[in-house]
Amino acid sequence: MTSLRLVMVGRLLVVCNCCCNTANERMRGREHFLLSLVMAGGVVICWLVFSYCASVSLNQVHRQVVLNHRLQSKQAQLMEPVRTDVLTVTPWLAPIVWEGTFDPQVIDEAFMSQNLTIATTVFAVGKYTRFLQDFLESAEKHFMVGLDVHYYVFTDRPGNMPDNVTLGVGRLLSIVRVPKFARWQEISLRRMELIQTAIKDHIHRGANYIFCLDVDMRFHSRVGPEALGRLVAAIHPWFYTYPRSQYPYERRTISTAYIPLDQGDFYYQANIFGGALEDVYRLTKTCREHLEVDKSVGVEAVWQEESHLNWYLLRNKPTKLLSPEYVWDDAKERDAKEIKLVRFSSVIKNKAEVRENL
Ligand SMILES: [Mn+2]
Repeated sequence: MTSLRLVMVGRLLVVCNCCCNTANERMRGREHFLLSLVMAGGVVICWLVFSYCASVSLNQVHRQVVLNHRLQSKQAQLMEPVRTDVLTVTPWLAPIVWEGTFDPQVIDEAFMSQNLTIATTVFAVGKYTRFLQDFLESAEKHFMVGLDVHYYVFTDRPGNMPDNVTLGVGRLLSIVRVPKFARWQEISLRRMELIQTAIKDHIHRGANYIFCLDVDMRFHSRVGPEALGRLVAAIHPWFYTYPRSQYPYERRTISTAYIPLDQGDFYYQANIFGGALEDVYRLTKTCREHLEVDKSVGVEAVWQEESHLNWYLLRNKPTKLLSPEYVWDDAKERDAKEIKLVRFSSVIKNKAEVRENL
């Protein structure tokens, strides 16, 4: 800006002193010098901007599926859909992952060589620490096996951590201390903020993807890299047959999580969501801000963070959806014929006993 202004002043001077040749030449020399300075500055700025953009877009590019040529996989038949009883792709062309829609061997082959680290957050606050042992033991058997997993356990009771869980090779656990909350709803309300802060402060340096999981859950079967994507959410096991007008979205217009009766794709359960770090960061940041706006007017959305998650995912469509196989509920019968395999489910708990309040 300053250099440009100098050039303009130089030009004016050139016009005024056109009678004097040596002064004119000196002035022109100075003008050229300033002009080259401006151009050099421009080139440097362009180079800096370009290299920054290039590094950002390279980070954001997700690798293609590259397979070992020796892998013999079953040929896909275009005229023979693998599942005809359920929706396997959304209207915005995101896959919905069901048993039978993918070949675990092909998926593993494609992801194992990429040296991926999956950050996994789990909140074990108050008496919920009792769920950690089963959660971790079952995760070690079924969750992202063969990939590096870094668990971040958010707890107010670091002394209550199970000490007899053996983690596999490439698997780490860190404890993040959080304050004790008076109400269980408070844990749910603060979770987005705590995850957002953790991504910003340390997770972003050491992971490619992040999954945010509930602790009162258990893995029963494979939850592997087929679940990875930029923005991933799971369809709630209790509402997938309901019309959207009956989803338990927030229906009061005073809340920022408000969704009208004639809108909505699916009802997602907050027990498992994840994706690439920058996408989950954006999600947690927006939900946190909305939770704070609601709080400032004394409103608490009907299902706390889950209501805000659903609002966010209506406007920012997930790139991959997990079928209810990935977020089942032990309190629900397993007789639904579309559920071929329960992979991860909420355990039955005595809510009156584990929660600080009802
Ligand atoms: Mn839960």
